[in-house]
Amino acid sequence: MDSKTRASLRRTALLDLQTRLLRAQAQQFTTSAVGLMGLPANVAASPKVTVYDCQNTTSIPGKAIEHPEKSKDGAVRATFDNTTGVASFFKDVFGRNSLDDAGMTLRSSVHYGEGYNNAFWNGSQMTYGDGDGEIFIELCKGSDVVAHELMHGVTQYTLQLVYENESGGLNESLSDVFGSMFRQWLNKETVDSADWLIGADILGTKAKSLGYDCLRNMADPESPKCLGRQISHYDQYRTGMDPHESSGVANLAFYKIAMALKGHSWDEAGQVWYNVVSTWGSSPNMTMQQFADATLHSAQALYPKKPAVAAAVHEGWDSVGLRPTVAYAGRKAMAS
Ligand code: ASN
Ligand code: ZN
Repeated sequence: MDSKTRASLRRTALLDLQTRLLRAQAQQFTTSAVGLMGLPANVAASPKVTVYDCQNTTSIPGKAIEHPEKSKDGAVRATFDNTTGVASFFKDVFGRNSLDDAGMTLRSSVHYGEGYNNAFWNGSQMTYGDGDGEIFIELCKGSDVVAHELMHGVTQYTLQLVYENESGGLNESLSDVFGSMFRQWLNKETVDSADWLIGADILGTKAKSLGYDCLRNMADPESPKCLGRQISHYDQYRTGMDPHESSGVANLAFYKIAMALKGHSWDEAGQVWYNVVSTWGSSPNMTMQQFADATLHSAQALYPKKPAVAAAVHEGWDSVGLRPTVAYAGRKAMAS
């Protein structure tokens, strides 16, 4: 790796740490705000989508873009189109109105920093770097990346999973699962035609020439072609592991369940996952086993006349070392 690439990775790591701290604070604030929130009297049918330009600085939000839907700046347009698409996906497929299910405006900033190789949800808005061109291109151009980051917002308003240890791995996996589902939905893919890769559309020239084809692979979390290798079985999990590494366990379980159910990932497997997300309530320290149990509960509740769904859920988790043990785990049993 040359010194330019190394320097850009170092800058990225520092900003990542700052983002995690900010996000944890925002999540804590959301916890108190959710309790106080009444039902808004007038909620827009679809959330407003706004885009700002950081003009390669790290100050957020940056300059407001008047008509992002007509912008000639490719990053602005991609951000507007992908964000609007994710809002429709949440609405049409899951009946969810924006991240908070109360129509909150989706704000994004683009051209963050210089050669910044990441994108993040900071607790209240989205931010995208341009990438250094070698590892990544503009991150907002990955539909799965945009949905991944927005899903962190949904998690903040629902399960509120703490971003470390098992709950951190689950938090990351939910973002990959909904990110991948959004890309499949946008491209009208079935579970068989989908490639199940995360970040395949934003790799830079150098990453590609070195043989990488994605950031993560839900079907094969340990693939050497992934920039970010993950674990694929709960046996490999260790306390303190980075959430992006431990998330491979739940990613692979979702992939196996969706493959067993065939058709579109968002029709049954996705509905089961979303049912847990939207009905379980705040579960900051949820373990992977508890999440597996919860999905089995949701599969049985949503598809009482279709036992094949619960069977697929059971087998999928079993294959990654997390056989659901509590068939009808109640919400209370999960609260932590
Ligand atoms: N893109 C990363 C993520 O959403 C940013 C981070 O939090 N490290 O997981
Ligand atoms: Zn993430």
